[in-house]
Amino acid sequence: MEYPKASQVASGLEFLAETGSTNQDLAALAKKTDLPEFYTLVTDFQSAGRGRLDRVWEAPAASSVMASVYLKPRFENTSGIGWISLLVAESIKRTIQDLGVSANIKWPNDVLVSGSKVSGVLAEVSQDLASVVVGFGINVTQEAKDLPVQTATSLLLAGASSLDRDVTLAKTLSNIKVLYSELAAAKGDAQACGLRQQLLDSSATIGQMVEVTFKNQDSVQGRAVDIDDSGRLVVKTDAKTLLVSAGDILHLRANEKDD
Ligand code: BT5
Repeated sequence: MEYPKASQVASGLEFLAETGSTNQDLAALAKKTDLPEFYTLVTDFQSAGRGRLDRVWEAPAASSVMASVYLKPRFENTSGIGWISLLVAESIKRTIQDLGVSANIKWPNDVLVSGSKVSGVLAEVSQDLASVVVGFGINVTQEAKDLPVQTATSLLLAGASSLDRDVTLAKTLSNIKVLYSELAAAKGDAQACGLRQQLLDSSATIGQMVEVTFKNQDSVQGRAVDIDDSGRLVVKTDAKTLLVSAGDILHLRANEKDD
């Protein structure tokens, strides 16, 4: 598949008909080559698409946008790096809204349409903390039978005004560029550039009762009340206030935000 529009926005775009994982490929490429920021890999099919916490991302060939973007944040305020996954989720949310479908964000990396996941983001920071590979999958033309889990949806099922994957990727890359340059101009301070407020406004999680499950499988229930200046979810339990930087979030009751 050709990506002429997205190629105009990326600083170098490589299309792979099929691969294991674009995040893995881009990280490997970055070790061998001095890549420019916004260098992008995109594929029609992944045989080992990665999610967070060792989970997988699955999509039939040519049904979705699956891409990874290279960033080299030089933020004075290093907490800015913690915002990249949220920044990309916000960029995808804007793309989807631009296609006539309202969307919101489940902390930290899911873009939802009517409570169903249309997109997921995986930001992986290099060991030396000097670069970030941020990958995302956006379901585009899947019918319900093509989706791997019941909680998923696609732009087709959501009634989006375009199902052109090049347009979807081009808009998303443009949105990432705008938000990333604003964050860079604010030296990585997500509060100062308005990104934190944007995410609070877009959040499907803030205000909800949630169950947080940590890597060691411990879990705790509480109310998600805020996103702090490092992008962490602030969860209030009866006993204490937790700052969650990595964990799986289950919304315990839908539509509780306005309680
Ligand atoms: C994510 O992880 O949502 C991050 C997904 C990132 C995928 C992109 S594709 C391009 C780039 N290269 C990669 O190798 N990865 C990135 P997480 O929050 O852990 O969600 C994973 C869970 O979402 C799975 O366990 C399933 O329950 C569900 N899932 C898998 N495929 C899905 C799909 N196509 N649509 C919606 N949900 C899906």
